[in-house]
Amino acid sequence: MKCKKCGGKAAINMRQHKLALCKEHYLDWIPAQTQRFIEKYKMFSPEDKILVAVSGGKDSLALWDILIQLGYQADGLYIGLGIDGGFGYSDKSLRFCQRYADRHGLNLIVVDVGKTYGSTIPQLNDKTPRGKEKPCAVCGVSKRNIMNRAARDGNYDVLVTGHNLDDEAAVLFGNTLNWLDRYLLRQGPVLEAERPGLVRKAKPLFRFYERETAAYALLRGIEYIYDECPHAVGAKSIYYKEILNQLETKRPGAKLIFYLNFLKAKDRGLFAEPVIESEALNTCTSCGQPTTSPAKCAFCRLVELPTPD
Ligand code: Q46
Ligand code: ZN
Ligand code: ZN
Repeated sequence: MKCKKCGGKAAINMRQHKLALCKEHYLDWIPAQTQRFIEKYKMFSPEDKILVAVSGGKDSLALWDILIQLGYQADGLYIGLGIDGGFGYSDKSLRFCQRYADRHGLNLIVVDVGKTYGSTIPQLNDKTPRGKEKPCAVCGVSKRNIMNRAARDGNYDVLVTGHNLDDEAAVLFGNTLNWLDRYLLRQGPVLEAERPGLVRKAKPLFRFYERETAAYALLRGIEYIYDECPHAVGAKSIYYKEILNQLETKRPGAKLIFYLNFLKAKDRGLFAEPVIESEALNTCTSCGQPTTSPAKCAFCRLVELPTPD
């Protein structure tokens, strides 16, 4: 296979785009495409202060790398979840983020959940009635709160995450299978700050396949954690990704079409806004962040639950 631009040896073939590129041209193509998507979906501008949520994985570190190459002012945010999994998952992932930041002279903000809030994510989960189950629900609520707070306190204009097309198509698949209209309405490459105190969110890599972000990280020599969070095993999203991969094998481009046509349908007004409009808008009496709860937000209530004996 030859590079479409220079005829040299191709490093990657993207069947859905009918495009094969060599290492050099691929490493130019990804940032150029990202810039195109940032503009097309009005994600942010060069004047904006950006906070990149980094997990130590390939997607978020690749995103940070691309934004810096494109000349954006982007700091990193790492949230230490306190997950061990027998191999020190959280500590290890922090090391990859810190190493990347140090090598490139970048600023990494670290919020250690255990040290800051008195309990790690697994410990917070143990306090809930569903303590025997996976901590993903607690983890999601906590990360959203902490990310928004860090972005707000640091006066960032936008919080960006490294979700790729495979992630987004899997979420869309789950939301569609269950017709979760409320989630469908909110899913997209940009989530506006709908309420005062909420920070705008964007996903600049949402049109790249996972293998494309992985190839970018590899060809750029970015060191990242290969291990997944131990709690990701058996997650529904992984099952959905497998199903979508089967589809993609038979029909290259199926995932991209599924997702982009969803965005078009949304633009045409297929999903109305009844629920969100009617939700009361309150401010958490503890952390001051927007919440639909009448007093304290879900995260603050979690943190304040008594520790089990
Ligand atoms: S980090 Fe947290 Fe994920 Fe681990 S505990 Fe579950 S939600 S799987 S993105
Ligand atoms: Zn080339
Ligand atoms: Zn709160």
